Amino acid sequence: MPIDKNEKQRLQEKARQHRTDIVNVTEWAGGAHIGGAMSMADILTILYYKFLRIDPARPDWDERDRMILSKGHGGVGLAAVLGRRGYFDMALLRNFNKFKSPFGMHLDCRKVAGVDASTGSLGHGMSMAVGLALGARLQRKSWITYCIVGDGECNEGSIWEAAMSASHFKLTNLITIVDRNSLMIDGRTEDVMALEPFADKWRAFGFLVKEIDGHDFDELNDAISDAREKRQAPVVIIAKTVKGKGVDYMENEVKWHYGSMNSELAQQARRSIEKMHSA
Ligand SMILES: Cc1ncc(C[n+]2csc(CCOP(=O)(O)OP(=O)(O)O)c2C)c(N)n1
Repeated sequence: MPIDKNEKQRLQEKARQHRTDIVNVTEWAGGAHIGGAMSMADILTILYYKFLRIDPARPDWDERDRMILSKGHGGVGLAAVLGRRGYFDMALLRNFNKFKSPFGMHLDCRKVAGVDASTGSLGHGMSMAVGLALGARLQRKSWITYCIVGDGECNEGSIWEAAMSASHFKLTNLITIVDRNSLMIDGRTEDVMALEPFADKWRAFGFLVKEIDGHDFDELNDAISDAREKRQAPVVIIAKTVKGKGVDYMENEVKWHYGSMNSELAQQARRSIEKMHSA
C-alpha cells in the first residue's frame, strides 16, 4: 500500500533525527564511518519505523524480524537508530567506540541489544542472513530476514555464494537491500572493481531485482512492500543512494567514508541536515 502524506512526513522527520544522531555520535566518538551511514539513513529509517516487526523491550523475542547489517562498518548508523527506537538509552552513545564501551565501531550482538549479528568483516552478513532465513523456514516461523549489503562489499565472493544459495533454496523470506552509493573505501566502485551490469548479475543469480532511489520513501515503501508479498524468488532491492547524503560537504566525497569532525564541522553538518530536510 502506498504511504500517505502524513506517514511520509513522519518518516522524513525520523530520518532528519537519525542523520543528526549520526553526526552527534560521530562527533562524540572522534570519528566513524559516516559516509555510508548517511547513505543508508533512509533505508534504516523506513525499516525501523515502518516495516520491521520488532519489540525493543524484548530484543530476543523469537518471532521478531531479523535485520543484518552486512556492511557492518555502518555500525554508527545502526546504533543510532536502535537507541532512538528504545533498545537502550541514547546517552550511552556518548561513549561510542571508547574504551570499555559496549559499542565498538562494528557492533557486537552480544553487547548491544537489537543487533542480530556481529558484522564488520565484509561479505559475511549475507551468509548469516541466508542461515536465518533457512532457520525460519525449518522452524515454520513467519518472520522475515532483511540484509543490508554495501555495493563495494559486493566485491567479496562470499556475497555471491550467499546469493547463489538464497536462490537455490528459494528464500523468499529474505530481503536483501544493496546500498548502491557507488563509492567504497578508496574510490568509485566502477574504478576499483566494476560491478555493472549490477542488476543483471543479481538476475543471473536468480533474484527478483528492484532498482529504486534509496532516498525516496515512496519508492522504498513500494519496493519493500512488494518484496514482502511476492513469493517466487528472493528479492534484492538495489537502492541508489548518495554517500554522505544530507551533509553538503560530505556528499559523494570518498574521503568521508570515514571521518571525524571538530565542533565547527559538526555544527555545519547539523545545519546542512536541517536545510535538506526542511526543503
Ligand atoms: C573483509 C574486509 N575487507 C576489508 C574491509 C575494510 N573496509 C571497510 S569498509 C570498506 C569499503 C566498503 O565499501 P561499501 O560496501 O561500498 O561501503 P559503503 O560505501 O556503503 O560505506 C572496506 C574495504 C573490511 N571491513 N572487511
